[in-house]
Amino acid sequence: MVIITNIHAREILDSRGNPTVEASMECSNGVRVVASVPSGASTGSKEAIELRDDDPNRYNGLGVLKAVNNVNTKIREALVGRELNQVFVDETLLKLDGTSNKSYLGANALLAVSLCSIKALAQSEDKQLYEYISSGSVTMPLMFVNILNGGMHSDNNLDIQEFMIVPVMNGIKKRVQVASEIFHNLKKILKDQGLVTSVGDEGGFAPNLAYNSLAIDYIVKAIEKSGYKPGQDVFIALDIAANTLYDKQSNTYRIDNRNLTPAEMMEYYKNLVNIYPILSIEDPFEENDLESFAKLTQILGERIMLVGDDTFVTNERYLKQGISKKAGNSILIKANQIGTISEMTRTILLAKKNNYKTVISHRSGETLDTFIADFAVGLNIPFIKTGSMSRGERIAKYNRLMEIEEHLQGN
Ligand code: 2PG
Ligand code: MG
Repeated sequence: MVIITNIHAREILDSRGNPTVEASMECSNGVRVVASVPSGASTGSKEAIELRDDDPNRYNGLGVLKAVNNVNTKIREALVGRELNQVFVDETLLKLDGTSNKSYLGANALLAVSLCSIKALAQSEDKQLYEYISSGSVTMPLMFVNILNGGMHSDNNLDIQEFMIVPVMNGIKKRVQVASEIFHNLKKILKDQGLVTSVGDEGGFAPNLAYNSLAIDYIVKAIEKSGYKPGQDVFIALDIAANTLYDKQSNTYRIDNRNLTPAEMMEYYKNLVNIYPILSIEDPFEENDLESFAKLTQILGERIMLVGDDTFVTNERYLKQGISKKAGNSILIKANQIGTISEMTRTILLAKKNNYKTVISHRSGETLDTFIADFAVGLNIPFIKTGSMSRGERIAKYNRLMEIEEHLQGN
């Protein structure tokens, strides 16, 4: 039996330079692991609570010393000396927290420890993380590569948050190569137009453009310039992050300097899907409008993926509501939206059982922890969304996927 001998958390910085939680765990068999927690900017209101200090004298109130302290006191006391067992660890975390939204200890405190636990279990069996969590055959995920950023992830004028490419050729190495080529050709195209090529939070370019779909035009050009066929070799995925466009009072969405009703948004999406090789649209309506989401699913659900992120927040409870209303056909999976690995896994299973496609995702504030790459492969999640072909914290996940692919091939 492996015993947890030490747990220690510390405050580190994420890719935006804001504090986040890192924890380490030591075990009786000599295993030592480290895990760190990402952080979102365009968050759903029903996400588990990311505990912050709200102390204006440190990091503009964004310090996480309270969450760190919760790990180093209450959580440490409850788990050190106990058996390393994922169900036990996660149940203990949930019991200690005792709230429905993890507001007492903080989902950031819980996830750091829950992640440490699964990593320590893998290492205890001398397995890689993806191997440990896998229950048999594995497939490498398709990648949603966010090469043009808008919304809350940049300071440009684009309303849509993420413009992603999805290379569908065989093998992660080839997909990464293709995505990188398109990324660099997009840079040349934007530069030729006199547009800025600095990048947003997730490493995609962030130019000011006259209207949103012009971004897709440039991306399609970049795909062609790279020698690939849009709609055959490479598809387009969008994250509208519609919460951020929504005006509650008028029940409209601000896009391209117009205020569109939900019905007009549906027309907008229908047009986009008719014109461009779109594979997936995420959060097309604000998080509570399951009716519009269901209507859109009726109209487009046979043709494309309709993904709930802020709508379902990786939470069984909200996914169940979506399933019962036939809202969407896919779900985004973010561990820190729910707080523990056991809960995240249950949500994935619920989705799979109900034929909802799963997309595991990074956050816009990331660390160098590559756990989502291992979860994508190990849990047979068919899609991964992990940013652009630039910025170390994004590239780390792609590099890890390539490493896993090699390992699977016996290297
Ligand atoms: C999203 C994510 C990740 P954030 O909306 O899907 O791309 O952004 O982490 O800011 O919520
Ligand atoms: Mg999203």
